[in-house]
Amino acid sequence: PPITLIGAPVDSGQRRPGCLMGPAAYRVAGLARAIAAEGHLVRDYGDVAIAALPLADSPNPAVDQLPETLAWTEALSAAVAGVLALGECPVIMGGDHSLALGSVAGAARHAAAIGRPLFLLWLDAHSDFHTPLSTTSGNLHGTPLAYINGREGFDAFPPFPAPVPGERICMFGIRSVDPEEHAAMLERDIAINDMRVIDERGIAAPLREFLARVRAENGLLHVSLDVDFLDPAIAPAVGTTVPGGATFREAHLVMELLHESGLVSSLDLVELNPFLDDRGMTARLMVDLVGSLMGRKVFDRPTRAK
Ligand code: DIR
Ligand code: MN
Ligand code: MN
Ligand code: MN
Repeated sequence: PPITLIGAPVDSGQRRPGCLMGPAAYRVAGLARAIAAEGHLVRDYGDVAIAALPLADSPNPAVDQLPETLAWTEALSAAVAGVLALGECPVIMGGDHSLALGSVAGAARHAAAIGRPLFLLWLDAHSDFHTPLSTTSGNLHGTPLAYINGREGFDAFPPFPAPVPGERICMFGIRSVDPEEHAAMLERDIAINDMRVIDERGIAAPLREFLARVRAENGLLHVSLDVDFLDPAIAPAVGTTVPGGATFREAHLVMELLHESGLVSSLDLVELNPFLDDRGMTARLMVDLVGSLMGRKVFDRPTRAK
């Protein structure tokens, strides 16, 4: 299907400014060119904007920038559902991870409309399973998976359309989980591939298992790629680096397996903070990873004749 880039300059899900420059950095780093190079039709929808902020009743005074996040949730849900309804594959250029409150709501709305189950692949150092009640940081970028899973505590938000049960959620790269998130995750059947699992089993086997389930159920697959999934040595441009992340090779392998599966129906690129980057290396790596997802072969290019 055609690929549609959606700019989501969201900066309200955490307190370090800079993620709003993400869409511009992806354009400068050549995201559209990298996708077109693999033979896809690609168009840039431009940046989504929010207008007036809604009145929001915060159940927890610690929560930061709730009205902004509510407005982004509504706007991005509509944009993503609209692009999917056209039969196109949205690639959301973030923006911090709170944008997934909206992008995945849009994907879920579309999946429900066509009667197919939505699956979720979460590539992140963090589990993002807090609710607005449980968060201790008050940063709503730590909450999207809980919203998507239908946890309580999101009364200020529109009810999530067709919440995604734990059995349809798969996490990779996890290495920073707060105690309340941990307790809530253990009550559900989420595939939690933390770094220990990746060290022991490699990244391909657990991913293949998940993709086989998506295929068996004729599911749609939304992929949410947080920059901090990657090791900070190769991806410094993120406000929440955690040591011990995915390597260059593991990350490309994930993307190549996703390409081969043909299952990905929507994609978030989140948490890039270009202000923290080192001569664009993180933006370029993210663009290269999308290239692999779109069909580029990094490790087994045919050797040139002679
Ligand atoms: C952290 C999440 N557990 C918090 N941090 C994230 O603030 O609640 N960073 N998601 O990317
Ligand atoms: Mn901010
Ligand atoms: Mn995240
Ligand atoms: Mn993260």
